[in-house]
Amino acid sequence: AEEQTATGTGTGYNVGPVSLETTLSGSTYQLKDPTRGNTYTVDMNNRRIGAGTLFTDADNSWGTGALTDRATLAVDAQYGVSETWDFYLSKFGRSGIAGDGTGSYNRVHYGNSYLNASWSDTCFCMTYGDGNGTTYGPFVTLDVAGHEMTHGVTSRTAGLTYSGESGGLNESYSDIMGTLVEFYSNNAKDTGDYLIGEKVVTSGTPLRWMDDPSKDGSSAKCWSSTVKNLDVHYSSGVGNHAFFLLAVGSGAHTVNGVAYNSPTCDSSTVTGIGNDDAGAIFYRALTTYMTSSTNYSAARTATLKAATDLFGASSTQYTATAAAWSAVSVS
Ligand code: ASN
Ligand code: ZN
Ligand code: CA
Repeated sequence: AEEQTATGTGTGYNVGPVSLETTLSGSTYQLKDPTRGNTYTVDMNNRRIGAGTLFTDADNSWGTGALTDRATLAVDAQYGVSETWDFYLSKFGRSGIAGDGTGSYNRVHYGNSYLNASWSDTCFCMTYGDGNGTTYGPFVTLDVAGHEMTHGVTSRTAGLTYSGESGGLNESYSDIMGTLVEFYSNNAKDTGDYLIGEKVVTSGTPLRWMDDPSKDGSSAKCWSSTVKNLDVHYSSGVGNHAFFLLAVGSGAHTVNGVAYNSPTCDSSTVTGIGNDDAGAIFYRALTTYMTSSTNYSAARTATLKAATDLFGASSTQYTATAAAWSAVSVS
């Protein structure tokens, strides 16, 4: 059938009403975005195997916001890609996860009561669980979408090995960029915060806190020689904490109505430089200076080189980058 780009509307569970670029194929609309590398979304029909079924619709109006409509979570997933794509393009000039304009795809309604989301380099695709209907809601949120797709970006750039300190850095980059996607999107139902997964857990308790990662009871807020032995989702705390200090600063701050209190490991005071400059420094470090074996000490060096490139070695941004790493005990 002849295919053309169309603009539809959708209502997601977490993002509410949004606009979506779709494909009109013959007389049927497909949840496939020709303006973002033909990224599309399939329904896994609560199975863990098979290709799933491409979401299609007769009138280009997708989902109702209710979970009883299977397309509702497809809206959240498709919009999550849109926002992540647009974030990387507008902030860093990166076209898609691989940087070459290639789209990915989303698999929603994966398995039964599946409590996770993931990126796969093999299928170049995202997988989202529905949650369990009680303590965990669907894992299809803006910060999780940005987190998972950033695993794809990291894989195509520095290639940080997913264990030890490089694994913690890999996880931290996903939390940082996922958070910046949430801020970029400025969604009325999911405004930017420095919390990870706050829309996933139905109690509203985040999975992770960037201002003080130790608030989850497991994550490291300061570097030590044993950080490398932690699960990567806990050793990520060092990088998340450094990024928060660089973007926002130490001590008490309220952003978008959320109160934070970020300690330093050396009793220093750090003054933040904002999300845009901090994000630019971290992105340039990831894509220009980091390698598969970069550890926290090398991450400090990489971000300082990036800060020099972007702002100069005498800039407040350079000084703040050094101060943020020192404040999490990374020298
Ligand atoms: N959702 C998890 C993550 O992205 C999946 C994993 O353990 N890799 O970190
Ligand atoms: Zn991850
Ligand atoms: Ca968040």
